[in-house]
Amino acid sequence: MAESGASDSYVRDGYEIVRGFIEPDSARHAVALVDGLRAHIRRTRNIDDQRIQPLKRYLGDTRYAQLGALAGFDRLRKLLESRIGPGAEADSELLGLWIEPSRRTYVLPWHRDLRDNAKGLDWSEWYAHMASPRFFNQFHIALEPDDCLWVVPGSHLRDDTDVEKRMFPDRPIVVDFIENDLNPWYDKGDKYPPRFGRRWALNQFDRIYYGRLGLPPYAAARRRNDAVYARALDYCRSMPGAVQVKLQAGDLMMYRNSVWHTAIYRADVRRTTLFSNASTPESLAWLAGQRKRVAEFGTNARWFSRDQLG
Ligand SMILES: O=C(O)CCC(=O)C(=O)O
Ligand SMILES: [Fe+2]
Repeated sequence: MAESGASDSYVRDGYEIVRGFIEPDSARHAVALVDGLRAHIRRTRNIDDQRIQPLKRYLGDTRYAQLGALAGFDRLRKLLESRIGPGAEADSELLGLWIEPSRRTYVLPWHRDLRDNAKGLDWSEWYAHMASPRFFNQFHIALEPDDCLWVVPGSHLRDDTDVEKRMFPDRPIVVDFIENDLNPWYDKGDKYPPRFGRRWALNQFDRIYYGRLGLPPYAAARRRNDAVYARALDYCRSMPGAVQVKLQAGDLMMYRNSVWHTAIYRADVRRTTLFSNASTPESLAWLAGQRKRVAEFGTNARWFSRDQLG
């Protein structure tokens, strides 16, 4: 298990947990600082959204700086440099917050970032950078306990195994028991909820129930969520070598987002976790080049469903 500051484990496993990176008190204050956002997102955006990004846009400079101090961003830079080398830093433009969806539990498809979720990306370039520690670094800081993420340790150092190739022959990768609108990289015409009819009416009701009133999942939704959660656990466990990452409030996790990974989002379990890329000058330059050719890349658009776009 990759844990507690041994840098060789980051190289070997592609992830590392630093327990208690911030004090419980700081974590509590940081939760309070971002908590109103949860309700705001529910009211104004998709009620099943699990990602607020970029955080800066919602927090404003003063509160953002306060959050940075509470979350130990100065120490973070030293940590990142010690693992990734000179010039590594948390990308403040991309800093975001994971939250729990308010209505439906779901699971992401297993994937390696960019290779599997940036349509149009040149795979050969991605593979060319795979072995370099200067690329594809990301971190999470859990402000409350968080066991959403699953990873396959060591997979960032190799291509897919035959089993993985058989499990995920097509792109985009989707999860067959998750609704299309919750499958982030599904991109066919029926991606979005209907604009009229019974399902549309139900969705409108839910937007008031969860979005405006902020109520917890009702009985039918709870039954759906329990069933989906059980299948999601099976889905995660079925990946050879997969481990669940369990963070306590204040723990930091760094990982290579080129490892195979996925996450389960439970509607009834709070999640308040900061995240961003750990960038280097090389990785920023490369991404800027890719941005020109990759559709919707960097805009986070793959996560938006129709009721967020309007
Ligand atoms: O929610 C998480 O912890 C991971 C999300 C993720 O892998 C992604 O958005 O690419
Ligand atoms: Fe990812």
